[in-house]
Amino acid sequence: MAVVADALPFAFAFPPAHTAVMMIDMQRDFLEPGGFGETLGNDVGLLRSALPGARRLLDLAHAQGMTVIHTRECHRPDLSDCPPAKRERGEPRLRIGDAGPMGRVLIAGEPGVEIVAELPILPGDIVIDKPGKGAFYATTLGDILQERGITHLLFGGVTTEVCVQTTMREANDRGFQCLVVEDATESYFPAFKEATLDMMRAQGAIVGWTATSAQIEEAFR
Ligand code: TIU
Repeated sequence: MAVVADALPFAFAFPPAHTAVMMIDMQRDFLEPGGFGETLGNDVGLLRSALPGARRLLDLAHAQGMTVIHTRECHRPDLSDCPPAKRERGEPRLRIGDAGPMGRVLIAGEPGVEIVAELPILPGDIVIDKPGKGAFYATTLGDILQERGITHLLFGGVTTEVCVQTTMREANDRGFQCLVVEDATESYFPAFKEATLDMMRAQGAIVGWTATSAQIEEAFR
């Protein structure tokens, strides 16, 4: 049975039993000082405005029994899954794998990779570590979604135009119906967030839909 949310550019119908919430990279490395986001020169405090909406989306998904998937961008300790092109990019203060205040930057198992304490991970939630910006690349995400019969994805997480957008585009090409929850995602560049949401829903939802967490809640009333 599908429920219908008010959304842009038009209503989004989704069957909760076949819908997964994809919470992208809400890890300390991007939201807290001393991690990867800050080493790139960003004001990480900007991302915190997505936390209440992300919490609301997770609470709804847990209450409704929807599949919940958290992703984390990180690499193996030996960096064998980190292309030199990624590690050598730009002039960050710390590179991937360097030791920082939250452990080695963007390395699996280090404190910086933990999901922020404000967001709940419940038993039954799935956590996927991913080496790329997109969550399908070099992970078992596609298999997991297929096994569960998932057809629709609701996205939150950070950052809107990097890992959320990349994953949503990967998902759209794989045939999933995708919606980004506007107040559950944020960028270090507010204009990039707005542009990303605009470009996704333009041309008749060319890549997907957007809605607020309140609109998704309302679909169940
Ligand atoms: N730098 C930036 O905006 N994002 C990333 O590097 N990764 C994610 O978006 N998760």
